[in-house]
Amino acid sequence: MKVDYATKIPNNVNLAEDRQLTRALESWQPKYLAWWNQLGPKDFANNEVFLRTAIDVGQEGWAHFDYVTMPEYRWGIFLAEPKPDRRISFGEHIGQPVWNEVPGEYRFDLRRLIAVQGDTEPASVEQQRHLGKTAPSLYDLRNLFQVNVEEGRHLWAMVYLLHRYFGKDGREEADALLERHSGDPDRPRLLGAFNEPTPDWLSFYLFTYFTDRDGKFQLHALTESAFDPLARTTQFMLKEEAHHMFVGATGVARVIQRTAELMKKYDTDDIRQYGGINLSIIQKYLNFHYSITLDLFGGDTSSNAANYYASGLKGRFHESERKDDHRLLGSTYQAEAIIDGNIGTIEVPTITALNQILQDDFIADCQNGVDRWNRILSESGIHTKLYLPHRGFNRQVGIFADYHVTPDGNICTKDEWELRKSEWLPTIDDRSFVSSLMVPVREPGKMASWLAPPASGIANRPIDFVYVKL
Ligand code: BYC
Ligand code: FE
Ligand code: FE
Repeated sequence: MKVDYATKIPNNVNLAEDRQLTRALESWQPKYLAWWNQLGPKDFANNEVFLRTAIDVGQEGWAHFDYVTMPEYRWGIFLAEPKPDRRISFGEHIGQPVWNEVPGEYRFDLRRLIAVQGDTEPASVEQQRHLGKTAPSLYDLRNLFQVNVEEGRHLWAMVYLLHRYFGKDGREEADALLERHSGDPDRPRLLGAFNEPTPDWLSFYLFTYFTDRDGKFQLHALTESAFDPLARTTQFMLKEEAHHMFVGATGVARVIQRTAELMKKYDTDDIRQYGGINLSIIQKYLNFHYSITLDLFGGDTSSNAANYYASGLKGRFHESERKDDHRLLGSTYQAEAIIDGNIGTIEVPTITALNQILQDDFIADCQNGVDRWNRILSESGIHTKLYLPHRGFNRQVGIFADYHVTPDGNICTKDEWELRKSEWLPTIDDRSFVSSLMVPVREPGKMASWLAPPASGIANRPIDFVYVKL
């Protein structure tokens, strides 16, 4: 599995031996760069950024850190090492050898899953493309760009699969990934949350905390796939993904830390005049990002999800470690449902509830971060707590989409929702206040007023290291 760095497209998939595929990818590459230069962080195209580049897929030393300008980043194709004699671990083909080509009957579904996954990656780069102008520190600016180049690489990971395994259809699909754009009224991105703007850094941290975490769970489900190239490529993507969620978890923690300091210092909850963000505003931003991310799991019961599972295309989180028959034929699950106008549960076949089950795992993971944030507050002697709103709150997809649900999980009328939604979701005033704090800080080691410094720098460099040369 040697990584070939001599070629135009670094890879560990022996591209050099497949002339036709190389030509196809090399003709996609300029379109990708044109997209990056137009809809990526183009104002910083000439700046050197201290970035991590993947150079190996092994456990140790897989990444190399150095200054590089972003358009020169070596976006490559890296699949995790194949597991010898890997077998399908769930669904109707359980126990059979995994596939190294796409079975005809699953071609359509696999292409769709790969296209949806691929669509989110450039979408997030588009959503974040203005944030460089208002970065709260050089450290944060670098982290933004690290996330951006790696989301670009995740797009490459999906485009490789489309080109290598799906012929002409796949090449068209790969082109379409650069033609849909976040928020474009005519050709939007496929999933809701990826058409929302990410206008400020509080949104960015919550996006990387919640929405990149949907990425974690979806990618984990795809690492279980019977289609081995998809399993191996998503496995490697997860390595990069950990940093994105770190940026979110620590970013929100640093905002809270600063908020707590200002609350103590001035003995008030309303710290806006001191350049901090009130906890109530943070909670509203949290409510927004969490709820739109829950929509990304799809319908609560879904025949698509059941089919993906039965066919072996997409498993559960940690499928192989679960102690059941991995077919789920007779199994049932208590799914969330609305019964006589109240939220309750009904028994459904487990295999139809897989989106909700993945969402359950996601929610539990989200709660860990909220608990850590609350520890920062309690250690500062502040009794207010942040919380995850009820899963039915502010939903556009799934069983709750037709109802208005309060953060504490009560169904309310449309009138009550309209009356109270300014308590629960960011208002125009909240957003313009947060936006007023977004002034760039470019002196090494300095932080914006509303944000505490990180605990340490990147790759053993100090916090005041020049992470981006401006
Ligand atoms: N918005 O059976 P249903 C990441 C559509 S994030 C709009 O309920 P299914 C990242 C759905 O497509 C991870 N439409 O759902 C994070 C279907 O349409 P069709 C991304 C939606 O298919 C941060 C219909 O509604 N990866 O990597 O079981 C930065 C009924 O669908 C939405 C994946 O999602 C929505 N929110 O599940 C960068 C993994 N939800 O077919 C990157 C691959 C559903 O009727 N995707 N629809 O036209 C999947 O596994 C599935 O497609 C979904 C949907 C889980 C998304
Ligand atoms: Fe990604
Ligand atoms: Fe990510």
